[in-house]
Amino acid sequence: MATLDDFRRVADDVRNWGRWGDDDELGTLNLITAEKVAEAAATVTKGTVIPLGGDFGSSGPQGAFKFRQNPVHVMTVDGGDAETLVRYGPQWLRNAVAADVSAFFADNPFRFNDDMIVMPLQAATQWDALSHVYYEDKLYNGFPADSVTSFGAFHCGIDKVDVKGITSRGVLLDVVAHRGEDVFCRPGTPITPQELDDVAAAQGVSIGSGDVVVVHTGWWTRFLDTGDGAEPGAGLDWTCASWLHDLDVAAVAADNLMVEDPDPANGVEGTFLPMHMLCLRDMGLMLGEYWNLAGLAADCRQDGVYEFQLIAPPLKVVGAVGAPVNPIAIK
Ligand code: UVW
Repeated sequence: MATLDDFRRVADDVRNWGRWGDDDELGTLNLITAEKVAEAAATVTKGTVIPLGGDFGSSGPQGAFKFRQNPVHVMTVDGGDAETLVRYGPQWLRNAVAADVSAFFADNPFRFNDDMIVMPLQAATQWDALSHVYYEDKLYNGFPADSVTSFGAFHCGIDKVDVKGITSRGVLLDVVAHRGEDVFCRPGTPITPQELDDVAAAQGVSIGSGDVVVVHTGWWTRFLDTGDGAEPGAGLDWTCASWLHDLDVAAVAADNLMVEDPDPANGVEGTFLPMHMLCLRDMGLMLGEYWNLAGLAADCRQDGVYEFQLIAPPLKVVGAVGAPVNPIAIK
């Protein structure tokens, strides 16, 4: 296991603070240039659209960890209510609680349904904003950690990144296929930088500055089979932060619950989630979690093409430290 001194040496090496200016809140998304966006669009040849989002609903992966719950979806108006109000609604109800609604419904054929959702922003397919993880009182680019308040993140919130889309060239690294696994990468087998290089070489794909790397570990497929949100699996070894830095990758996403390997035995002594600390706080590199990559992996295996146009804008929730996303790959 690595020591905190090892960690600090890597942190000093990968830190991007000041690289794009002292007030920068985009981090490595700055690497997505206009040329990169055009290059990504030029990868589209078949016109195939592949959704990469999971379901947002009560059968999601949350609940295993008590501080997060699955989305709660509630109907606020539905057709049944409308008929009930028109036919049976007592006057006091029409006048009070549902006065506006019953007025819409009375004496005309128009009907509508409305709904709402209550959910942790990290509940399902999502981006971690740069303000999601910090240490030693500093966020990315040295912004003070206390700038994240009960009013939300005044620095590095998810709303700050909308100017970037987020869209770029995506590259899938299919570790499941490379390992010859049936479903998913087994727990206790972290994915190393060398393995990522090997997968890319075997797939015949290169990774360039500004790309978004998408790693297929099979965890989401396994979760859909078992329904167990706490199912252990493999993720990126923490040293992959340096690999992402050296290649000038814009962001990384995976189909598991935290991108990085969850086993503390493979991490850094005295810390939790060291890759989160390095990526979000030191590099300014966003992490995408709980992406559904099975369909994309199947398509890439079939045509042998592992690059695509990725379109993955987070919901612009003001001051949020993460947000749902419904990413799509276009090939
Ligand atoms: C934490 O880092 C706490 O969570 P996540 O895996 O959602 O990024």
